[in-house]
Amino acid sequence: MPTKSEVIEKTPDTSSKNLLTVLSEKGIETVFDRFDAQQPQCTFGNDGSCCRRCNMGPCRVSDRRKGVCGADVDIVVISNLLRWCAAGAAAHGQRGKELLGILKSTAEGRTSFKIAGDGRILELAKKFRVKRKGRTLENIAVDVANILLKDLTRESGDMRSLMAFAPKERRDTWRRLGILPTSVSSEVFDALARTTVGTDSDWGNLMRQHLRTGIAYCWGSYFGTMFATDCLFGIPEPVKTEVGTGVLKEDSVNILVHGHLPPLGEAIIQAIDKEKIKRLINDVGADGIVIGGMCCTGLEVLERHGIPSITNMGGQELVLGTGMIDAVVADTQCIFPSIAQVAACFHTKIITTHDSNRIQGTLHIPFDPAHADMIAERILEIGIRNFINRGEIHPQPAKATAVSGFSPEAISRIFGFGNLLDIIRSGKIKGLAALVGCSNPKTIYDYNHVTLAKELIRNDVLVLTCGCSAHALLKQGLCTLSASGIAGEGLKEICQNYEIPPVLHAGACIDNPRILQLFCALAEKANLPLSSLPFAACAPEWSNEKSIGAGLSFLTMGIPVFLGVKPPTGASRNVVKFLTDQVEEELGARYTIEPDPLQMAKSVIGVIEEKRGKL
Ligand code: NFS
Repeated sequence: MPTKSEVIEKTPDTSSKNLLTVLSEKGIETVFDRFDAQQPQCTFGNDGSCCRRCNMGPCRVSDRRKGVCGADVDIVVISNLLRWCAAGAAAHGQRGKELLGILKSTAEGRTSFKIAGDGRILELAKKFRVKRKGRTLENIAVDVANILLKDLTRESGDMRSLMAFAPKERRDTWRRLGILPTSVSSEVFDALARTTVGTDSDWGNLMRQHLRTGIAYCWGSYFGTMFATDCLFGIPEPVKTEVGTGVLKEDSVNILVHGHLPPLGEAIIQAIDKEKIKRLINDVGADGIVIGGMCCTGLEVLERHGIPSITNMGGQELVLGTGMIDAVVADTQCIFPSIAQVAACFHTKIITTHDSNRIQGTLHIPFDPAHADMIAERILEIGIRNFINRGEIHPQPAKATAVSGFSPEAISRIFGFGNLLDIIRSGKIKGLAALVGCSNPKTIYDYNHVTLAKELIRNDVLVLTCGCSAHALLKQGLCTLSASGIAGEGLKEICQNYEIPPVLHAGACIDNPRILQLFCALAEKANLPLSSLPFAACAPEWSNEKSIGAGLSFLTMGIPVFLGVKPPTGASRNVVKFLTDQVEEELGARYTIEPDPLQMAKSVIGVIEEKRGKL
């Protein structure tokens, strides 16, 4: 496992390298210290065979030793994995539920937002056969929101988004395998129920629930949340900006939006232009204000407004070491509790805004969509007034230009799907790879993301990226046209002709379905199943429970998935064999585990080359 010193030596992110050194010299603890302190980590935990699902345990289960109840290693490993999958589906699903609630109350005139996603609302209404004639957009939006909410909560029947958008070949496959889900909460409920002690003890049957929960995650937690956000704030379009810590300004107020719920970020962006706020900035002696983004909230406001992304989950403590962050507005998920301690060593105010994420010792201002504008102003005021409390600062100049907002709708306008398919057939672009997922101290920070992306584009693979992976690639300047300089000859020519970067930023984690939509559109044009096309999905530094469903979303669609960090399944030969081999017979794709990013690139290119033969 990499140590903190190795991270400092080898991370490609120079700002993080410097800031980690600054924090180390000050004796301020970060994720990298705590990771070192946890070594060696428990092998039973790492291999997925520690069972803590009842109080006769905890049991350390292996090939030779069953749990106290008699559960064997296969049951324990797949049950643990299924519980992770359920937790991830609930986490992304909660965001969907919240955003759909805001969409409904906005449509009913009960928030300070204005609906900006007319196109998405009408598209969904058409797909869901919602009556449109003679009705206002707001009325239609309420019906659409109710249908998407049902996908999160229904107790019987089929998921509407899945039925409307998944390719028929996939729907038929899932039905044949008995893994068509009912809704997110229904599958999460079932996953938890069947993994209690003395319930499902057929690992193959538990695996089916795992796949079913993954499909529910994809079409409810993923698509539902992305659709809700698009209905509210619009479908992203390419937008040019600058990213990285160098965007923060010494003489300006710097405020970061962090987490996964973009509505408050949207309200903050609107509020910065108010006279009252401008006056206050002037009063504290600042030149202006910079709003920057962290984690997925950051990527949501990047893809729609060009708000600079600053860093990802692994870098959230480090950026505070600049001493230049006047406030972090943290909604929910992927927010390390430790940011409170790091912030306390500087002047930074941490403001939590969501009841699911309270952090002791920080200020809590609950977000209320009915008063989003007032809450945004209040938060801005706190951040601006804090500007005068800055102490020692450690500015980091590294920044890069970037283009964000490559939704499939935008890609279709740039290329036309038929034309893009022809380009892939011609071999100028050999294939498409999604680079997604988290940060993980089990890898050198940002190293796997960046090494893999560079190697893929050198070999004419067009990369699409979302989530923490995207932050890593954005910071390295890979999401800009000039990065085509390191691309292979074919990809370089396409990037220059169409004026696109070789790495297309498609959004936050819940925007992974944008990549799936693009894959589906190309498969439809080719009139081939998804599993025959030269596509791949890679999560080179994954760590989160939410990533389990992300992997399954691609896998169940027939897209091969490459993981850079070993999942906690190693103890069960049956589970590993199924997920890395046999599942391909059922779903047309399998997992490959490859910790070395250059080797991963080789495997991805190998799969892409093999599939090109079928084009
Ligand atoms: Ni998704 Fe990975 Fe979190 Fe966003 Fe980052 S950790 S699972 S990318 S910030 S959700």
